[in-house]
Amino acid sequence: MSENFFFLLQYAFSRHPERPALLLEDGSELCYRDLDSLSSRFAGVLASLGIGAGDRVLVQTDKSAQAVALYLGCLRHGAIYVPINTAYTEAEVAYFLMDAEPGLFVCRVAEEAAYTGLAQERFPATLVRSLGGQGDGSLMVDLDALGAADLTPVVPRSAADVAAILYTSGTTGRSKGAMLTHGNLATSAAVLIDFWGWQDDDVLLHALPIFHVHGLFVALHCAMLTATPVIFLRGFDAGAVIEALPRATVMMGVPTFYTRLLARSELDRSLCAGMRLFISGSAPLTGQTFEAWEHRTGHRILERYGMSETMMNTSNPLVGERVAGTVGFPLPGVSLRIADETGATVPAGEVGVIEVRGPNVFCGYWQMPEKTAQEFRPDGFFITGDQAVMDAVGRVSIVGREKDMIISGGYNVYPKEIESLIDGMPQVIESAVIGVPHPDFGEGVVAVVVPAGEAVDMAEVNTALAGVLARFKQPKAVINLPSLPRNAMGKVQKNQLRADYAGLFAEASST
Ligand code: MCA
Repeated sequence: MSENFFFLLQYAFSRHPERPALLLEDGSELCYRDLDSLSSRFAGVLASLGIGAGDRVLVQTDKSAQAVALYLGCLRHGAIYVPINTAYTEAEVAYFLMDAEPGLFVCRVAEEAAYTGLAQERFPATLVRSLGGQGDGSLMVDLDALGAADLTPVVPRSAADVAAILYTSGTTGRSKGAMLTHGNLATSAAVLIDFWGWQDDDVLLHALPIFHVHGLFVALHCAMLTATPVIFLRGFDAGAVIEALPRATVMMGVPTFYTRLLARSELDRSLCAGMRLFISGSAPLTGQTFEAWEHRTGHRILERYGMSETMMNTSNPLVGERVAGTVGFPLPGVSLRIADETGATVPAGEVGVIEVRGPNVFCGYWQMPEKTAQEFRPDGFFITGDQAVMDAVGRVSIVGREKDMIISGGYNVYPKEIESLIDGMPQVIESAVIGVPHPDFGEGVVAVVVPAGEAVDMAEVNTALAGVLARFKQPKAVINLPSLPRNAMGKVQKNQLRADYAGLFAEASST
């Protein structure tokens, strides 16, 4: 029996072929029959380009109906879908190209020539094609040239076969590709549909990017596996979301979505009258935002917790108390413990690291067996690195992150990657990159530098990083200090820096 996740999707599509699948911003729509048939054509293109089951398809494209169909085409063809952030620069893309060793790289139209050259230089076995936001690009030319005979059946896969690789940045520099299986995708989606009470008349408002677990899997799978419509926005624009809210019943977003919407005077109870559920994840939702949202709309945002390696681990309940500042209870099927450094469970109320095991947990890092082994316990629990407490009834609250990671607007940013580049600047002796509270992004990236001579400003730093690091990783402030605070062991005291500059953006925004 094939356990290709696409079979489940196809079954759902076949029950409601006429139902709108994607409602697009230009007023056009694609029904589930159209989406099924477009995905079949993309699978046919993959076959015609010589891509086989298990081959990687690296994708850096804008959000579009065609991009969704390409993802589905990869699933049905058994190819491994590898989406990457559209903000990544050529230097960052080069790494993914060499690491994923894709058979095909689908990029944006404007970058096709440059990326063809890059592939030839770094991994010549990769074919490069483009896909534009308007359904343009060389991949569409291939698709239009397909004959009916070129369409292929859904390729059988087992639940353990890898369906997608999602790159997560690492503390030590190299990004790791988390391999998610067809079984991971299927079980996670089924649990969420049930736990969040997905209804046959739900309409999902989708403004997230589709290169992360949140927008691609959590949001789209809930809708597609129930063949319910998705209002598919190109990205997050508060005005467009306000306009779409009366037509929707569910929205998933990062906290920045909620704070930006709260800044709009149109947001009120009547605008959200048809809404059933607001879900937040990818970054901590503050109690202040939770309360302000309830006050304005009458809705208590449901916060949940997950990561690329595990998809969703915990959720506040659909029915029952949603408590601000907590991420709720372990989802059905997820074994979760708060553990000490040996993996032993700590008593309720004590801080430890979240470890999880279950059918949602990935099968390892792509081509990194040692790293994979380090992050799993012998009993199969994955060590998330997130610090949390569990109360007596099993409710989990995240209290910190072990790995000094910054979460900016729902994107994870790793200081080490930025520090190593800033340290390479001749004007800088050393640096420490931290995240401090930011009114829009939750946390803002700040570089604290020890200059070699004159003070170094943000423009200088960001010029040095330009073209190397995606813009969202670049510091939003630069602080000059004569030396970095260190403890007796010589370790930089980032906690002290975070405390010293906690008000940096708050001050900036109130002036
Ligand atoms: C954009 N910019 C940012 C960010 N996004 N800066 C810091 N942090 C960010 N997240 C900067 C750009 O570099 C640019 O800078 C300026 O903001 C405008 O860019 P634009 O693309 O127009 O930004 P935006 O549309 O306002 O985007 C903000 C956003 C977006 C809507 C919050 O970042 C977003 O959609 N975030 C969602 C991320 C997400 O889906 N995360 C899930 C991953 P300049 O003007 O200086 O050039 S985590 C996950 O999947 C796990 C499993 C989970 O649990 O969910």
